[in-house]
Amino acid sequence: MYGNAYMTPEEAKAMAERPENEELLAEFEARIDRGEKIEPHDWMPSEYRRQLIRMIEQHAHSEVIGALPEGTWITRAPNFKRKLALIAKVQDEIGHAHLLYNAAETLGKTREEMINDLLSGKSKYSNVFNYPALTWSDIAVIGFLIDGAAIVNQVINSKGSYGPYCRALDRICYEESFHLKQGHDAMVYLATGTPAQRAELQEALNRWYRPIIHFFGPSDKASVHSNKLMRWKIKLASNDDMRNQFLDQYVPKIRELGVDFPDPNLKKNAEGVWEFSDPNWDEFYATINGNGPCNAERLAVRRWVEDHGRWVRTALMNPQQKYVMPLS
Ligand code: FAQ
Repeated sequence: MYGNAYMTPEEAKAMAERPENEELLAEFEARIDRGEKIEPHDWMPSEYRRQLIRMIEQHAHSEVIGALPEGTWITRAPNFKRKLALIAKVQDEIGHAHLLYNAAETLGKTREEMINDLLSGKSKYSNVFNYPALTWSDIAVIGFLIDGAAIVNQVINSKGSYGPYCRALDRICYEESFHLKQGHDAMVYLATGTPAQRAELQEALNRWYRPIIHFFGPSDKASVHSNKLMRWKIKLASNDDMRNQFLDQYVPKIRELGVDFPDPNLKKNAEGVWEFSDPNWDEFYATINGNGPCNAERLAVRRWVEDHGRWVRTALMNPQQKYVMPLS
């Protein structure tokens, strides 16, 4: 019935916009239970649409803001090979943002509205990008562990119920796998380098440990949206499950390199669940609500880019007119 080839576009639109009722909701949930993908012109509850826009938009903003800490290291990369790889990675992250904004736009919010909500501070983006990248080792840790964490989350989410988001994630995950390799290569180089390089890498791990634990969101007990998102298969694993999967995969990998997370209580219990010290959730909430170490700086950079790139966008949208690049 959905997306029926014999429907006119007007009929399809009317089908998609039918008012919410029990019968439609049951039919929608049955489709999700059968593992079918929901597509933009299918009927969906307004709360499903709202949750998807919230989550995909936050994800897109995270890719845009996520390019900033790494971007500042392009001119300072230790050699030409690392510089080339970092340029390509930063470019990929911006490409991911485009794919994700496109997916969110299929749900009815325009890209301009999303960018405005980012710049005004209304929309969130990932906590991890509000911390500074102080040394080259921070770039190695971001490439290996933040990308690693993102892959764990995205591979799971890519099996979800909303077609355009899942297809964007499939492509993003391929590229993230390359990022992971460059991050791992940089980590191995530092971990097998001089004592000073190993010490710098360990210091970077010390700084990133808590933000990485926070990355997967609050504990399942404190998560606000998980139940609804999991019922509708927008999310296929809970925050704690994803965090556990990440620790399972990556703690052995960093220990193998002779470095470690700075937490004496980090260990796997008899049930296979990783235990860790209190990660200070107050810091997490302060950061995601705009009071982290770099929130103001990150948004200021994006506002500058928005203002200084406006003439390019205007020129592209009005090809018949002549535009002169402003001097300042
Ligand atoms: N940061 O009820 P829950 C990347 C908020 S991409 C900021 O548990 P939910 C690529 C949450 O929005 C990284 N806010 O939330 C890259 C909610 O606030 P709200 C981004 C967070 O949605 C790599 C509140 O807390 N990935 O790294 C965070 O069920 C390297 C309550 O939380 C995605 O966005 C956080 N970490 O689960 C780029 C993936 N966690 O909206 C460059 C898609 C929670 O009510 C370099 N998103 N909050 O005001 C998801 O899978 C989910 O949204 C979670 C959170 C798991 C992040």
